[in-house]
Amino acid sequence: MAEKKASKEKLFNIRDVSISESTIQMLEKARRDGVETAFDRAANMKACPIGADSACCKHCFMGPCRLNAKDPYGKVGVCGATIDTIMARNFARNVVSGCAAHTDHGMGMLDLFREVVNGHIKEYEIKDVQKLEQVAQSVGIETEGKTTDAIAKELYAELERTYTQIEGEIPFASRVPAKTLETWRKFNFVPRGAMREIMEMMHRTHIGVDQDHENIAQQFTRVALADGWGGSLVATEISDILYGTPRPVAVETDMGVLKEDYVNIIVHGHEPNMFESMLVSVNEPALVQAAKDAGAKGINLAGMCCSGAEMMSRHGVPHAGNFMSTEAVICTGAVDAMIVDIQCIKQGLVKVGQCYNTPIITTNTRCHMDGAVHIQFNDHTPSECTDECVIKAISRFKNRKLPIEIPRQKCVGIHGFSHEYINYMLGGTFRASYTPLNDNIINGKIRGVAGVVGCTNPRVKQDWVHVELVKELIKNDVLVVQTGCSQVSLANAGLLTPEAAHLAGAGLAEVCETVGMPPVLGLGSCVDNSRILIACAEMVKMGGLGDSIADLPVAGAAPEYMSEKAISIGHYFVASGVYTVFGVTFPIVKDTKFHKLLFNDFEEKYGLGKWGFHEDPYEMARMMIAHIDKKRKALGIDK
Ligand code: XCC
Ligand code: SF4
Repeated sequence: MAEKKASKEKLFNIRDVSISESTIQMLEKARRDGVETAFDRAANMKACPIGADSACCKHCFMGPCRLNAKDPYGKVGVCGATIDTIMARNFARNVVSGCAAHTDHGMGMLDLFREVVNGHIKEYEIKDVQKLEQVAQSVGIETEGKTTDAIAKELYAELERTYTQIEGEIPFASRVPAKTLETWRKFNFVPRGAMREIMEMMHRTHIGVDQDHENIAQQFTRVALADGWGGSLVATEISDILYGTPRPVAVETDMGVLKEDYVNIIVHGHEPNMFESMLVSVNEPALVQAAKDAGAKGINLAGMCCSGAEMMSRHGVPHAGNFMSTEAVICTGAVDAMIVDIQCIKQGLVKVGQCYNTPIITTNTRCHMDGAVHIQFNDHTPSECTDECVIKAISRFKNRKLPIEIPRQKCVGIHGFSHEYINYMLGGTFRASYTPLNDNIINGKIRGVAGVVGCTNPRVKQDWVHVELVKELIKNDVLVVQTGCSQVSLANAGLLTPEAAHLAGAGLAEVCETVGMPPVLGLGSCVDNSRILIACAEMVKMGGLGDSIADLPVAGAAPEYMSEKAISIGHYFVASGVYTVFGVTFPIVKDTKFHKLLFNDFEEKYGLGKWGFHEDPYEMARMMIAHIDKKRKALGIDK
């Protein structure tokens, strides 16, 4: 449907790039207003075919070297590196970057925790003492008769090892099912501290070091596991301890959560600290009064992307949209400030913000943007930054000049299903004699469990692959758990409601109706994929479904992924024992040794999970269900 503009800019049919009606409406407005978004840039930037296959290397300056994906073994790099070495090194660096993002986030949480525990920060406190005790016990800390303070100090010291430890296994290895851990030990996959693993991986991918794809994979497996069972899990657990473990809560999503006569503030990013403080600032009586004095009815706070997903799960803060809607939402003209921290913050936001006079405010030392306003956030004085952001938003409200157009789309869904709550909901406590999740899997009402997670990507129709895949899975009695931008896709499509049970197969629908739960459970942000790992570990522990995560009738997918974090997440699921299917594109040439290693040998040789790839949601569902059925058969519970 592409037409040509005089400027040679390729125009695309807006209905082809998204199923989000609000985003479509705003992309139409953007086009009228002459504003460019990532959708336009994607249409005008053909992805590099050599890079898409990962058939190029720029690890040294004898290159960059380009190999031929059609004849992968026909050529080697100047140094002699083969296609397998090149692809494995590139993949390793993707995993490193993704792991670094999550572990740095987790370490930031731990920094805050330390300062709170030491009494240097008074604005935050330990909200969930029960969770603190549970996490402490899970790493072998005796809690009986100890004060909260003493337990917290011990836990801090223990969890610091997740990052800094030079030798020995990370603390949360204690939560990995014994047989899975035994496999990791056998193949040298158990991570030491994340810093050490990341450093070693960067070293090994330097020119002329590790040039055996299997040995490279051994190290990036450790790196990925240092993310999933390390950095990400620490981020989730410390957030729960400081801010409370999520419980199901009804939340509004989509752009219709913006309110024309309110000061609208959007927080977009990944860490909860600034967002938590923003929640306090927007309720500050003096600031609310200032908003009213400016002519507003009040202040309206909404989230986007992952910290949005986390705050929606934990506190019921409305969510305005996922990654591919962040530029579009500014086109409403109703956003009085967009405040960002880290990760997935498109630089394109700055220009769109300038077009609508919406300040884009960066707050983290790690993430400045040319043209954005920077107001540094500090854990020790959090409200200084967030109050100032609110004042900036109020002043923009006062000076609103452009017409405002807010899409009406708004959906209410239930979010906030922590693994603790899933256990509680489906099992009471872990009673050995009755474990409804496992029992319902064994009796076949629930065929299996699938994690559908990850980004949206302008290379595919926004939300469509997520929604079609999840519908197909629940129709076939597969219970779906979600995080991140995918969760928002499904929330906006109305599938995070108990009523969506009518879209589920008879067995799953019956379980959902009995418990009153949706067939699609939202668990929060991308670091909260660690909740899925723990849910898997609990399923093994509850019994009846084998001894390792690899035995479970479960599968995972990131059908519209775009970030390196997704690659790290995908690989820690594979290495934990989960069959994981990605969409969009996969950065490996087929019919190579490295491809076979990821798509086959991780399962066959190591007895863990494996990678899968397909662009089509129905085929993806078929692959995941076939895997679930294979595992059911092996467990002797296929009927
Ligand atoms: Fe980013 Fe986390 Fe992906 Fe969304 S899902 S596009 S990583 S915001 Ni995490
Ligand atoms: Fe080329 Fe080898 Fe240098 Fe890579 S490391 S750019 S393959 S010479």
